Amino acid sequence: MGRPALSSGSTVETAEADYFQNNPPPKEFSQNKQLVRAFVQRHSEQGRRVALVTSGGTTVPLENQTVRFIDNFSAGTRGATSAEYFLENGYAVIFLHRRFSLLPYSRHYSHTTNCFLDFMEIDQQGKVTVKNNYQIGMQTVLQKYQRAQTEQTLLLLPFTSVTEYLWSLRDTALSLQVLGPNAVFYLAAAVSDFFIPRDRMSEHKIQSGDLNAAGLSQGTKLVVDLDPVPKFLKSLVDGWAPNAMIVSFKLETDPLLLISKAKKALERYSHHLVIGNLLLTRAWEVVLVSPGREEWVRLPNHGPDPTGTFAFESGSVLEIESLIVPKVIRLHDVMIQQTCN
Ligand code: 9Z3
Repeated sequence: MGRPALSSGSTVETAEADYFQNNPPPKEFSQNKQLVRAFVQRHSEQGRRVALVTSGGTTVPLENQTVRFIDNFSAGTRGATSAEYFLENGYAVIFLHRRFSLLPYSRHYSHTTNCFLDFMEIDQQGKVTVKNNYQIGMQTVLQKYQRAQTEQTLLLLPFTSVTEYLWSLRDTALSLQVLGPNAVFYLAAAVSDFFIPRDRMSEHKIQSGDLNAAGLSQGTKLVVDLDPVPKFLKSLVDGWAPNAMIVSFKLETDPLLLISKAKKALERYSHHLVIGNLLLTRAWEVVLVSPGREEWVRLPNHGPDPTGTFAFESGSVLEIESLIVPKVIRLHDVMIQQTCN
């Protein structure tokens, strides 16, 4: 049984319709739509579950030909790492990510303290090879990456602005409806709450002498006037993906607010799970809040390593996503069973 559809004429529905009417889709929208349709159809025929993993921060452009923008914090670690664990557990993954943020598999070698060239050397025959101490690690990552390539289980969809993100989220959700409860939405992207509507946005770079362009001028100050982004989670849960499992993330900085804000989101949107995390500890602890239940998930021997990983003596690395994703999958199993009975 799915959730009831949005009643027509609701304020959420109106705000959503206005938003999409006034903020045009990204250039690659139709092309991406085809890719998503084909991907979903293939995996639906193969009986595979699909996870839509969102990752990275959305921007809010101040100009249509964008030079300046407001950004949302997120490197894409949570999303890219989680995507790998979904893939390892047999899911196909649509990875809706901020352009140039971390990607599954390549993340091990891209934004690290080493430049990727530091992993290589030139041997005596003049051939470029991987240095000995990186061979095993790279072989493991490469095998997993190649498997995802061969089985075509990973689809990469980039976004930059919050509007691009919302167009892609809505369209992908509509495409995933054919999977019913076999789709899971894992919303790790850090999404802007405020934006400048298209009709108030300057076409060209704002000049310091023309500060009316993005807001109100107050002397030489630029005062930016932002509107709230419609509550897309409400639209997703009730309208775009009424039968799928929906997992949202709640990011806070004040530990005293985390659980109450996560519970509030769960009550407000009536979805399945909110994963709460604090900016400073997100790499080693999160709290899973579902109806009537809170569960802290922590890495053993956690420490303040800003890269989000914790190295053990063996050289292996434990990532908190390897603990989170199996728990999400277990909840997904239960949800599917309940739907089918
Ligand atoms: C998260 O809370 C993610 O876990 C992080 C991941 C952004 C903290 P990194 O990419 O960081 O590993 O560096 N994402 C959700 C953030 C968000 O915008 N949540 C909204 C909110 O908190 C609800 S959709 O209100």
